[in-house]
Amino acid sequence: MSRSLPNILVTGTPGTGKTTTSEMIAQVTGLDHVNVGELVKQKQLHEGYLEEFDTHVLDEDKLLDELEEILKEGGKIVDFHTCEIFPERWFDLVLVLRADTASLYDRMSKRGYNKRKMDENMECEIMQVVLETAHESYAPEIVIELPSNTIDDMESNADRVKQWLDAWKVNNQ
Ligand code: DAT
Repeated sequence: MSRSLPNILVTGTPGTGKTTTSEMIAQVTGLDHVNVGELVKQKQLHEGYLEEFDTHVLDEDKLLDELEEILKEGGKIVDFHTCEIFPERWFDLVLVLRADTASLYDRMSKRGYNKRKMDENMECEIMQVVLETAHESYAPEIVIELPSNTIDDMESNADRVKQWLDAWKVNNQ
């Protein structure tokens, strides 16, 4: 896919800071933030809500069609906790945010997640599920693991992406 600006995927266990970090990256780079969870709800790209798991069941075909359209121009920061459903060609950079268990636990409690969801997400983060899935789904050189425990981490992550983007522009003129 040839595009004038790159697309970046920001992924990680829920609570690792994807949305907050994506917003900061959007601010410093001028790229557009696409919050996939919100898009799924707004455009009804799901097959219903699963009470037991407190989650929507994705309508993957609809979601992929919608995103293909949004991403074709480039310049998008896609924020989603799942990374393996997207075509590899969509992204030029895949950031996997990581949080330590204390930060993650604290953030999920503040969000009022139920115990089951908290346990699932804690295990997912400890077992590095998203990181491993990202490594299986994308070329190794585009997958970057970033710590996301503090505001300083977030600022330095956003700054790193800005530098990466500047280099990308030089290399893709
Ligand atoms: P996600 O989109 O991965 O579910 P979020 O961006 O909504 O996560 O962040 C969850 C909460 O944690 C929110 O209150 C902001 C806070 N947070 C996120 N990243 C952080 C960081 N690097 N340092 C401190 N707090 C952070």
